[in-house]
Amino acid sequence: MDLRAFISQLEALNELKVVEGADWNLEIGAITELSDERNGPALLFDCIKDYPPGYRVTSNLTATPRRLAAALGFPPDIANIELVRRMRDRFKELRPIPPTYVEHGSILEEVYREEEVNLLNFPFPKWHEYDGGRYPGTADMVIMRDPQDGWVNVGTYRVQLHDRNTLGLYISPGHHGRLIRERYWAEGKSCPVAIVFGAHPLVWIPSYLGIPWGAEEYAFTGGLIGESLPVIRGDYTGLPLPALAEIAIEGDCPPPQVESREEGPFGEAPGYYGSGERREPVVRVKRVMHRHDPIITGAPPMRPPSSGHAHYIMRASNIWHELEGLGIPGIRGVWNMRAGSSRFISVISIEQKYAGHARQVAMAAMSGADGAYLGRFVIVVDDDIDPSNHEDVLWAVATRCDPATAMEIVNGCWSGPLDPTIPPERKARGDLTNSRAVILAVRPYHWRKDFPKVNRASDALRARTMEKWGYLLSF
Ligand SMILES: Cc1cc2nc3c(=O)[nH]c(=O)nc-3n(C[C@H](O)[C@H](O)[C@H](O)COP(=O)(O)O)c2cc1C
Ligand SMILES: [Mn+2]
Repeated sequence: MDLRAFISQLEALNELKVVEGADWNLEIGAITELSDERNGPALLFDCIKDYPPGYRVTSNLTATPRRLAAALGFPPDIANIELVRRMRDRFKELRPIPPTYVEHGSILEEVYREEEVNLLNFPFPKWHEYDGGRYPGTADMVIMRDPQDGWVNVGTYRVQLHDRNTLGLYISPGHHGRLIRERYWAEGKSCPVAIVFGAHPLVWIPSYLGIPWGAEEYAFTGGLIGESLPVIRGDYTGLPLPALAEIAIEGDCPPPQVESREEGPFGEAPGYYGSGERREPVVRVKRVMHRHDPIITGAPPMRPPSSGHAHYIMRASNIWHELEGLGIPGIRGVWNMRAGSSRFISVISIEQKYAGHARQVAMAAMSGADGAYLGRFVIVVDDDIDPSNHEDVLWAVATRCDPATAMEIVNGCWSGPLDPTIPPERKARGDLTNSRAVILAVRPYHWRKDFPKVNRASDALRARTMEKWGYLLSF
């Protein structure tokens, strides 16, 4: 579970490009974006302007299904929907394995305490032109312990660089790290926090997946990799840090009335600067530790369909797993459209088993730990539709959904400041809800047998035709 081993694996697959001499100020971000738009390789930036060689940044590491499959140990050319299905199988079989505390780890190769801390020593990028600053934390892991029940949460929340020992930490309402830090603040205490800025993708991924409140992402990682993750106990917070991580900090997040600073704007995953600039809590950094020549992992949000990481695959697998966990039968496939920022448009294909089944699936998909936050459209299709094939999905919407009877609007759902459709005055009031549209693009259950037949040659006719005429149809 060493990031460097994964980088070597990508090199062997010819899936990595080293870029030397780029500027941390906008160039790394723009190269990342241009390359992702062209389905380019993973990027490793070295000899970054103003910084010593060896202090590196990576991006687009698991941007494509091919590289995600490599990280997960699946064949690289596996079809998208098959990758989702196999990942769903793995989630289903996954048994959490708690991390193991060890004394030593490469994360401790260099340790800086209190006054020695200087975050300006690292080539943290300013990713997008209108960003309010540099963002060390994009593909990060923010680690906190729940003060009431003692479990450890790990979430991916963006982190801005304010100065040599101060960071901004933006967590959307409802996310676990936010609920946990509020528990410390309610007692007038600061929340101890550790943040990792470089880790192997499989160590990172559980921190962005919707995993239920109270369940530990680290144990999920253990289940995913099939062995206990080695962690060291941070000497300032006592929080567990992956022993092989590249770079991490420890510090405190004081109550916002004690200290908060302007955070953002930041180019966000829906494709906008949606949350603007607001006062947000800070982290006062007391420890920095890193490997020699550390590698910072970046996953800057980009305007969809770009995203820099194949979030849509992992989330689709997790939502499929959640639906089955509720005991709902007949789920045949799940997909999240990249154009919807992997969240705003989910598609579920089902083999309809009873009246009301499609509607049940839609309501469940928008309510689970991974399905609930920041959604907008849930489309249910029959099992003759591949949910990852957008043209087929739109054909089903166009021809099987009667808007007056097969669409439903649900109001007051969990959204957040990133949502570009919530007007400024509602955001200011803290009304961060949006609505969801359920689109049932299925043959209505009670007369599905009488629904017109599909105008398409049968498999048998196709096979006969190809045999006889295929030589003409070499395309
Ligand atoms: C690259 C990336 C960046 C993210 N940035 C943020 C963020 O800045 N703030 C936030 O609240 N959620 C962010 N998220 C979403 C959360 O990581 C995700 O909802 C996760 O499930 C939260 O963990 P939790 O359920 O333990 O709170 C991001 C996700 C990804 C993949
Ligand atoms: Mn969590």
